[in-house]
Amino acid sequence: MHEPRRWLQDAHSVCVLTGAGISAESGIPTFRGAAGLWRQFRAEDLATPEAFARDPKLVWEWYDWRRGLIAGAQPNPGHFALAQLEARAPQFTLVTQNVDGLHRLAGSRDILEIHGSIWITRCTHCAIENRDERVPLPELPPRCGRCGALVRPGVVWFGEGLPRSIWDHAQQAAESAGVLLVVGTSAIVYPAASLVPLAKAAGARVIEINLDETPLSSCVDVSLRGPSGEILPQLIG
Ligand code: BJW
Ligand code: ZN
Repeated sequence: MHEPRRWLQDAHSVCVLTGAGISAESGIPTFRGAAGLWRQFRAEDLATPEAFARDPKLVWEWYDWRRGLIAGAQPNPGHFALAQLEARAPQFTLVTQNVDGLHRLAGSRDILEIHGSIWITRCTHCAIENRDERVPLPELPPRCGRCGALVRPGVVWFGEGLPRSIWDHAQQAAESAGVLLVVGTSAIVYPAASLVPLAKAAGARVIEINLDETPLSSCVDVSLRGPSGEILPQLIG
């Protein structure tokens, strides 16, 4: 813990990549792993444009259920530690795969939501976007107030591109980082996971925090095993 603490203190530019694991201690289920939630469906079977085309109501029921869980959740000490790190680092970018919005609630400011937000809805026809302030949806699947077409969650599904300029910024932040902190991600979803070799090749020290080993563990500089809600405050506080 001594060395990575010093890297973070000395770094001019810090980039952080987070995944579902950082929100696990807030009570939000992760995608993969033993818990076997997600109503016996694999995330890959619900989080696709094909699944939405086939059964928009089912997909919306899943998202609506998750919105309910997230609405009742609060940031945990891991989220707060990252907000604290941002406040003291000269340059800082938080890249998150999470759609839950908990980083913002914890006080983080410079956040790139590369997989979108569960609180945004987008019309499949006129593309108008709305940000719902944690209100329950009146009907499932919801319809566009302007044109009446189906409305979809404002998230990035498998097979869809990431929002261009947000992804460009994420790559720039990874490439210019002195330290990359990778927290609570299984690192199997691309292109998000590619930020790690990108940062490494550009000279960053890479610190991984995860309960388990991941495909990245062997190529990072240090792998800290344990819950991020405990490790991040020790690393940063
Ligand atoms: C703890 C903890 C605690 C628990 N403390 N740790 C290259 C190679 C192979 C495949 C591809 C590739 N390029 C593209 C692909 C295809 C695909 C992909 O990656 N497939 C792989 C699964 C094989 N990627 C895409 O389709 C992407 N789009 C794309 O590439 O566009 C370009 C393109 C377009 C068209 C054609 C071709 C290319 C889009 C990916 C979108 C992912 N979307 C989802 C759903 C978002 C909306 C929603 O929330 O519903 O994003 S899937 C899901 O996975 C979600 C997550 O953000 C993402 C990552 O998951 P994450 O965060 O890592 O969570 P888990 O659950 O996997 O892991 C949790 C971890 O935490 C575990 O390791 C635990 O141990 C740990 N943990 N508790 C610390 N307390
Ligand atoms: Zn519309």
